[in-house]
Amino acid sequence: MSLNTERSEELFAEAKGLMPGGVNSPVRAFNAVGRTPLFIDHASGDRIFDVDGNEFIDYVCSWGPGILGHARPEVIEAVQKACAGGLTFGAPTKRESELAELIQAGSPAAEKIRLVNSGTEAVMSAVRAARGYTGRDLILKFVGCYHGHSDGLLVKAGSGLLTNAVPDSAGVPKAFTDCTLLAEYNNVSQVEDLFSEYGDRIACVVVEPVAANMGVVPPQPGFLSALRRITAEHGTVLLFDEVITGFRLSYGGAAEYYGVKPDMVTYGKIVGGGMPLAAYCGQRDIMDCVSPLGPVYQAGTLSGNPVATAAGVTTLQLLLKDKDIYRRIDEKAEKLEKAYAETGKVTVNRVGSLLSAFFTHGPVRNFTDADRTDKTAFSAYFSYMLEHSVYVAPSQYEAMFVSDAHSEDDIARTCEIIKNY
Ligand code: HOZ
Repeated sequence: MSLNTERSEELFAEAKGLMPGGVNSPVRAFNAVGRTPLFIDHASGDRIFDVDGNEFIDYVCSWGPGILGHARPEVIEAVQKACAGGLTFGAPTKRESELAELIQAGSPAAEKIRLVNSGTEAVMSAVRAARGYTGRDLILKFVGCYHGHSDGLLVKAGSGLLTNAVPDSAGVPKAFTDCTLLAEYNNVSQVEDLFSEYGDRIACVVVEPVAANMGVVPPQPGFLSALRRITAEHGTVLLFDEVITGFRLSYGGAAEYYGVKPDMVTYGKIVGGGMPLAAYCGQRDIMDCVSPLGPVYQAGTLSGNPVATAAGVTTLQLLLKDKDIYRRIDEKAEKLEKAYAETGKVTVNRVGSLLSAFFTHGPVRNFTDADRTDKTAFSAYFSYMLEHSVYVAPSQYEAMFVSDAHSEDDIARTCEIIKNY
């Protein structure tokens, strides 16, 4: 079988002359799998359609936002209505407060909320607020966790840096990353050691409560609660980066799923319902450090944009109204997990509707384990899936997302394709 990608190839050739690598975000260039990226024409429900007329069952779901599937009618209608009323005002609207209340409904840590435009912006701003609040400079992050592309967080980060084998980004002055301490994911004793040396200088610990940018790596039992205990002992802010897990593992994200309350939390992806919107949130006393109330500066013309908030509000309302969605998507993901396990070729990690099939045989508990995977085998598997009309992320280090729009038939079909691999 060979997919016709002629039109995608033409468009990619043109795009390469216009944009670095022909794309606006590295992983989608398909570099890691040695293929031409598919240029997408449109998407609907659990299907995505490329410019050559190929149709795929989509498990990328725009890297997470698509929990309800593509082009969910209620969301589209809300966006169209908002568009008709004007695209941007750069002034407050009632809908921003509606979205903030919907965020609060899922997160006891979100006593106050600031809306921004991307996950990168949310985590960068949250770290600044944590530093302003504590008066400390150091932060601690985990190897293989990705928190967006702001300077201080591009240290041993996941996602596209791993996919494209970029260990750390060029263009980041060493002085900026000198303030970033590193520990291995799931390694409490390394965190304890760093705190015994630097404890009173660490402003925040930032963590993906489920790592999802080195493939999906769950927190080991006790890891998140240990971070909670250690940070509380040292007056350090615990920041959960829930850009991927927020509103996905449960309405209250990983914090609710694991029963650990952080001091701050960041959201992206689902919170914007498919539009560029993200949020950073936290305890009142931390967030009150943010301008114009406090001295920590952060601003944005398109922050709280009326079209983006319309998509976010409608998406969160739909999730809140039908929390059974989480049972449904988890069950579908479990079927995929079992199909992968049956092949005997991979290690499968799954948390709720997030999963990864790693081409390795040992457990994957941290970046060292994730990095041991067979990338050549992954590329072959990726091509096989694509040739069988299943679109998964073109990188071993990205998650597979299941949405409420995935039909039982499509899940069963995907399971068969996996089992026949
Ligand atoms: N870095 C994101 C995935 N974890 C976005 C990838 C993309 O949109 O290309």
